[in-house]
Amino acid sequence: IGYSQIGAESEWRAANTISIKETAEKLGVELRFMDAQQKQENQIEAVRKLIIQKVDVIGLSPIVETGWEEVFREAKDAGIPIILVDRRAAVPQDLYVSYLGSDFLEEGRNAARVMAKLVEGQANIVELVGTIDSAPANDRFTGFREILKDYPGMQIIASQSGDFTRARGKEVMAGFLQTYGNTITALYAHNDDMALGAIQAIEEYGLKPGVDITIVSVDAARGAFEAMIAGKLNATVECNPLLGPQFFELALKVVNGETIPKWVPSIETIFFPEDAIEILPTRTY
Ligand code: GYE
Repeated sequence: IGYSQIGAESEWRAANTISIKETAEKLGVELRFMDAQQKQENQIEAVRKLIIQKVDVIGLSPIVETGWEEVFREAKDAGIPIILVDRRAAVPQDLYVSYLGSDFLEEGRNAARVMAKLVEGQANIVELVGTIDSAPANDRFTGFREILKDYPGMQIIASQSGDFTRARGKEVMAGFLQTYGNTITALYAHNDDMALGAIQAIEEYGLKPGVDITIVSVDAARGAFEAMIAGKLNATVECNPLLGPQFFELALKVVNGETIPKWVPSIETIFFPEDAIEILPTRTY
């Protein structure tokens, strides 16, 4: 099995990589794992290499949605099925066998629903967007706004990409604070890492994260639970990275000629500070 991973931008990604590698080892599958170090061109090259190596199935987590059609056609022409893992690509449906991953639109909606409750419908929100043109950033952006339409007291006053990393999250939040200062009452971060970076920026600015600024993020990684226990994060919407077992199960079915669903969604929930102490020890990422 060949696998093209995005890189190592977040806690989520680290857990996802471990899940893929550990499951392969457990199953005794020969895995060709390629790390693209956050570059689409590296992922395209990886897929081409895997085609030449004649792997049975290619797993791919596409960094962005667009720009895949040509290389997907090459795989199809070579008779190698592609399973999209974690992120979707904007290609015709006949170019991949299945998408295994989350409903990012629903995650965005859930973030807005939770935020609306926490701020009682009144907020000046700043938004840390994920990697530009990535499926989770696009859908978490859109889903959030869908729900916000019903809350006229909640406005997004600034929105910028923090590329899903802690360092960029901190930098962009510092910029928001410089421009908007304490008119900011809420932060929506497309992942926990950016929220954790932003928490540092808020503290350095002299405000209390989780108190002066209500913060909701996505992923539910360990760092988020620690921040919730410290009172600095108000909620995290779960996005499950432990996709290894489901991925290899799907890959095996494909190799055996079985038909599989076009979308295999992961099951997810939302976590709050009141439950964080109890739940943290059970989190594996
Ligand atoms: O939310 C973020 C990661 O594609 C769902 O990518 C994934 C996202 C995840 O960098 O932390």
